[in-house]
Amino acid sequence: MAKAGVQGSTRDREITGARVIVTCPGRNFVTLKIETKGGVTGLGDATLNGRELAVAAYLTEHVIPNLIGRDAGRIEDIWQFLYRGAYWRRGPVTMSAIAAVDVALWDILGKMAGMPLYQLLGGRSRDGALVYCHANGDSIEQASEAVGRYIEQGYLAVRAQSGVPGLAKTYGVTKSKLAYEPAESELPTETVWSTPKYLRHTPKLFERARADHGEEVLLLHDVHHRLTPIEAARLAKDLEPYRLFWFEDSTPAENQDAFKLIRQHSTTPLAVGEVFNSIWDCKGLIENQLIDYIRTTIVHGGGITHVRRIADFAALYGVRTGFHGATDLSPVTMGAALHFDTWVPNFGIQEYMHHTQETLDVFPHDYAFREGRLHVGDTPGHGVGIDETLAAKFPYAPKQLPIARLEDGAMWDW
Ligand code: KDG
Ligand code: MG
Repeated sequence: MAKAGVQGSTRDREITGARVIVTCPGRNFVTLKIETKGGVTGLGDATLNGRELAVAAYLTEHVIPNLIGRDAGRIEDIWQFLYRGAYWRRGPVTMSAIAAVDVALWDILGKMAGMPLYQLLGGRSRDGALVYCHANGDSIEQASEAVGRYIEQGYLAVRAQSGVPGLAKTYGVTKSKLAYEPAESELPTETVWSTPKYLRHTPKLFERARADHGEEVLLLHDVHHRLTPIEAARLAKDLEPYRLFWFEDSTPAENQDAFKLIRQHSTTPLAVGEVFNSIWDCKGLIENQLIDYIRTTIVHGGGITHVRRIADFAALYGVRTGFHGATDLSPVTMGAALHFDTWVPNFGIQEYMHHTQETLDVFPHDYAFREGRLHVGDTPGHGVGIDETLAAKFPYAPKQLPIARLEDGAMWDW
């Protein structure tokens, strides 16, 4: 491979090849590798949980043939070509594919410049990115104990989820007590949901967590789109005494105006956006100051080029970033997101679930956790690679996310 920092002529930057690598070191990941004439390569993540091969096919059939021969340094123009030029715009499949190309191109640019990605974006705004991890338990007691274990490990912010009495399975709670991994079977697992049971139970979880761990730890909670706006308003109000850092995805946000109702009734900070894929999904939420944290991250939001627009727009309204960071986003997204977090002036927090050791081995990386924060290294580009020989040992395994039904059998939001 060519030495970083000495490349950069138009000739060297010509895209000569691109490949999709699908691997399953514990869970499925789709990675795009772009190659240039000068020998510098870049990696982008294109993973869309449960729909991996749709993005892989979109890249292979419709995107890669358009990349060959282009100048890898024209990142903005390639983004516009893939978005504006495609006629069929937006949607998670398209925007994840565009993101993979965009991140791979920023990676190439960094390697050619001999600079870490955060430097290309404008340099450091902070030393490390505050992260939150996932604590969960079948009962309130177990969930609160899990919060305590993470505090002992140095986490400053912890998401807490607990089982709900009367429900066999609850979002965010895993039998193994490790971080939650919802895509567990080839066809969707069916789960049963009861809003009244959940609404009665959840304030008690945070009452207990505050009693056990005091006021300092930042506590977060994810509703996972299960409530109507008025139910979300009620729970946000009931949780006010426990001073949450954020209350996430309390209602589906196709209707951005729904958040007005929640806002009218509560000062609990609101976070949303992990399923969004463009600025048009959150423009109203941001400009009407209906949310406090925008969660749309690099891989599902069209890459650095587009998420930067969302973040800059959000900054005008005092909305901060809180990027999605579940384990179905590969270490490539985590690396790129952490560079972005290190730069972006209106950073809030970064989600950090722990990848399996197999995943970390397939994707060598230079970010590391210290004292509640993740720190990126100074490797040129985003600092995450792929061991293709090892990746080939973990073939794709089809898995889908669960679905939820109400107790009477009707479909609900999972
Ligand atoms: O693929 C779906 C997961 O990424 C999602 O369920 C995780 O809600 C999630 C979160 O906040 O991490
Ligand atoms: Mg979530």
